[in-house]
Formats: sequence, structure tokens, C-alpha cells
Amino acid sequence: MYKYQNRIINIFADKIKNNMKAVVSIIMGSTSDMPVMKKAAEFLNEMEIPFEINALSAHRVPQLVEEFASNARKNGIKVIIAGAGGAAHLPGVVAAFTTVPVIGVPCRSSISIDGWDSILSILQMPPGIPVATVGLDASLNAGILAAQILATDNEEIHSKVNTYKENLKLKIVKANKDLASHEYSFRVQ
Ligand code: C2R
Repeated sequence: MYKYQNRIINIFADKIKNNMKAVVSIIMGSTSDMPVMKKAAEFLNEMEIPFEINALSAHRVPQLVEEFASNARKNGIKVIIAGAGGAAHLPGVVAAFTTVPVIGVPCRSSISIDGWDSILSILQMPPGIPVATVGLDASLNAGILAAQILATDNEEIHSKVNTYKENLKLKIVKANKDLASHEYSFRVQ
């Protein structure tokens, strides 16, 4: 009986998956950035937002980057999350080819000096080609920001992101309860 039910669930899951079109595209300069970038993927997954995830490099495959970025909007992509380390040109180059908002994730990688190299490469874009830059290795924030952009005209995503943020508040309430249990003789209140 359970086996039969599971099979039906899997058939439905496959059907949904086959009809899904990615609205967020996560790209990264190398799969060596994946330990950082996976947090964005996990968040989008949790929010049930269809996404694609690929490695793409402005240095190593510039033609593919142009092709990807110039067709992103036509392909239904609404937000691009681009992570790169070191001389991180990928997010900026992608932004040059599209009007789809690009969120850049500076990654601390094997070639990073200390992370500032990628932060500044992504952050300090010339006027006219913005890249919304999150903190070093902060791909979770990139995922949240992407969801928030989509939430501006999608009630279902809005409700999920809202619940996520409400849960953050509960974390602080719990943290204060935990802190209250620490006893100090000079603690006031
Ligand atoms: P490998 O580990 O593949 O040698 O890559 C990647 O993001 C990665 O952090 C080392 C680092 O090179 C970065 N990379 C870029 C770009 N392409 C690769 N910053 C780019 O086009 O900006």
C-alpha cells in the first residue's frame, strides 16, 4: 500500500518537476565555490522556488557567459545569483549583458587574497551596471534577497519569506530566554 502511494507521489513529483521553469539562475565561477553557493540553492529549495544552478566563468568561457546572460530574460529568469572568488568578474560581466537583476556573492576561494579581492571586484561596479552585492560567502542572503525580489509580485513566495522572517524573530526570543538563565550576581534585572 505504502509502496503504491510512494510511486504515485514520485510520479506527481516528476510531473511537477518536468513542468517547472527556473525563475532564478545560480551561477558560480567554479564548482570549488559550491560549498559557499549551496546555501542559496538550499534556501530556494526550501521556498519551493524553481532554480537552475551551473558553473560559468567570464574568464574561462566568456562566449557562454554572453549567451547565457543575453538570453536569461527570454528564458524566464527573473533573478541571477552569481558567485565568484578572487578577480570576480563574473557577476559584473553578466550584469553588462542583461536587465535581469544580478546579485553578486563574493566567495573566499583558493585564489583569494583575503576575500577583499572578490568583494571589491563585485561591489565597485562602474555607474550604469549595478550588481547587488551581499557579504563575503553570504549566499544565503543572496537566496533570501532573490526570493524577496520575486515576492514583490508573488503572494505565495511573499508568504513563505514572511514566515521565514517571523521564525528569525522567534530565534531571538529563544536566545533571550536562554540568556536569562545565566546567573550573575551583578546582573541588573
Ligand atoms: P578553480 O577552483 O576552478 O581554480 O577556481 C572561481 O569563482 C573560483 O573561486 C578558482 C576561483 O576562480 C574563480 N573564477 C572567477 C571567474 N571564473 C572563475 N572569479 C570569473 O569569471 O569571474
